[in-house]
Amino acid sequence: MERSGRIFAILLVLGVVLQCAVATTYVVGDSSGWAVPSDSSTYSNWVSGKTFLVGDILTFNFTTNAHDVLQVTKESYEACTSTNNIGSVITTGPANINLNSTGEHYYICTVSGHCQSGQKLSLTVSASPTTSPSPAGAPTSQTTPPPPPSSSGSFVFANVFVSVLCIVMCFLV
Ligand SMILES: *[C@@H]1O[C@H](CO)[C@@H](O)[C@H](O)[C@H]1NC(C)=O
Ligand SMILES: *[C@@H]1O[C@H](CO)[C@@H](O)[C@H](O)[C@H]1NC(C)=O
Ligand SMILES: [Cu+2]
Repeated sequence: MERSGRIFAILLVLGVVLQCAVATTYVVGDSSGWAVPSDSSTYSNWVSGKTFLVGDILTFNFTTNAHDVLQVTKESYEACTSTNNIGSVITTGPANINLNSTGEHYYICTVSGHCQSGQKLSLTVSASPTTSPSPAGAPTSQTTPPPPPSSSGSFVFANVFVSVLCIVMCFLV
């Protein structure tokens, strides 16, 4: 009982640590930041090979007034227009954007000509493997309170046992 309680606690701590370790912050374009790229495939190259999960953070590193960031639909991304925008333009850099939903995400810079020159980013956000253990983690934390009573219960039992043993010993002596 006490041992399973400890194992529960250890698993819970491990789960929390694992969940923290899973959230990754990506600097878009790495050292080149969020700018008009010299090569129009710069950002698609940057995306390739990376796995983005819900909870990850994108840092668009740009100088305020030089560039901006706007999440748009696939159509607007391809046409480089800001008509079908999702949310509002982020004009202050660097900008951190939380990837808090799964699916395709499209971002452009709305400064004239920049998107056409390749300052656009599309990526796919996958469900975080820890988002499903997380709801299961809630019942786990609910089943964790019982172990303390049961372990303190076994502690009480041990005390009673020792007391009974003492009484028996007293009778024997
Ligand atoms: C953002 O860009 C500036 C200038 O290039 C650089 O000094 C800084 O380290 C970058 N920040 C991040 C988070 O990469
Ligand atoms: C998701 O992220 C966006 C942009 O960062 C934010 O505005 C929105 O409130 C977030 N939604 C949730 C449910 O956290
Ligand atoms: Cu720009």
